Amino acid sequence: MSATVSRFRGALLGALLGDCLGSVFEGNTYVTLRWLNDFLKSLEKGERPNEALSYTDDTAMARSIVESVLENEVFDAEDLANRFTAEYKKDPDRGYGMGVVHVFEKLDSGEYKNVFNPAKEQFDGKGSYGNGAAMRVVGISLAYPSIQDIIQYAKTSGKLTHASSLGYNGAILQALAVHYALQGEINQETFLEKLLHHMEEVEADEKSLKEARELELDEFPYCNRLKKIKMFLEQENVPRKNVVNELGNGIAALESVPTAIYSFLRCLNPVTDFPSEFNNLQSTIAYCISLGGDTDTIATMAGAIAGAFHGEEQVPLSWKLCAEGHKEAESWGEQLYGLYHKRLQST
Ligand code: R7I
Ligand code: MG
Ligand code: MG
Ligand code: MG
Repeated sequence: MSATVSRFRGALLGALLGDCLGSVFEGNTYVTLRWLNDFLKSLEKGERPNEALSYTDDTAMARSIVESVLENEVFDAEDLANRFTAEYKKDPDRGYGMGVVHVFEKLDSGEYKNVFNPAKEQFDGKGSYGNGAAMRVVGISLAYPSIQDIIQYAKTSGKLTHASSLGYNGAILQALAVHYALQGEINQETFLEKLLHHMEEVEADEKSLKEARELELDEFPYCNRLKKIKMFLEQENVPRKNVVNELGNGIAALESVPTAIYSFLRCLNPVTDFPSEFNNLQSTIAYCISLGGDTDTIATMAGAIAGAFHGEEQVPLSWKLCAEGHKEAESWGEQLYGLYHKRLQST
């Protein structure tokens, strides 16, 4: 067991399904189990045409990262910035964040020589702390086997739109979670310990410490949420209300990346609210959606982690066929598998 091709395809398919299914419910504070289960039943019955569920900005940007890392031997931030911008111009109605579209407009204007500068001007020069850098990062974890590379490129790819450390550190955490899931054979506790170990270093940098204080957060905000996840997992039954109140279900990376990680770990154990035949990947996506709020984004991040861990065997055919772009996800998963192992052998 380890980074098998099924896991690469599973990661991209899990991310895609989280987005396509989650976007049906995005922005609803409450998602009733009845509504959710009826919707999921309709997928299983094959009541929807092929590719009837469109993907949103989460996947549109994830696709740009995948295409960029597959086509360039070394990570190329300019190429990625161009792809994000071209994709946005081609298809602006994918539900992009309110702020990030200004970054694309500036990148497109040709007035910025440095592709990282438009992002620095967001939110009065503070940079965005939205979850947009994290939601799209899965391709970095699938292209690079080394932790150092994952941290560096999750950060660099994030900074093209999210200059706040709260934004790009969320991308680093999400990318590391996919990485460890891809290795398989890890229990909840070790998984969290590894993430915590890296995030303690990531969040110790001056800019991260300063920006946490400026936002009136305790220092090491991601580490603190990882510790909260550990506490939740030690409890028998944590009500959804507590998960939402303490980990969040919002559009900020800090209020969604830890929630996605918790959802993945929580759903390694049975969830009674869903049909008993649901596997872990299905439960993970359904669980994220049932939390309400930024459902497409939390489900896409948890879907990437769960898909990387459980593999494509857990991707139901009926769900997959509904999702726009599922064929590309499969083929890119295979190509990334090849790239990852080529890099692994050359180190
Ligand atoms: O982060 P981003 O790409 O948005 C992603 C979300 C996902 O849910 C997608 O599914 C899509 O719906 O959008 O886009 P940004 O515009 O950078 O950030 C998202 C939002 O976070 C912004 O529109 C703001 O509401 C909020 N936000 C901030 N608010 C105040 N101050 C982000 N940074 C700040 C800030 O510094
Ligand atoms: Mg979206
Ligand atoms: Mg922005
Ligand atoms: Mg969203």
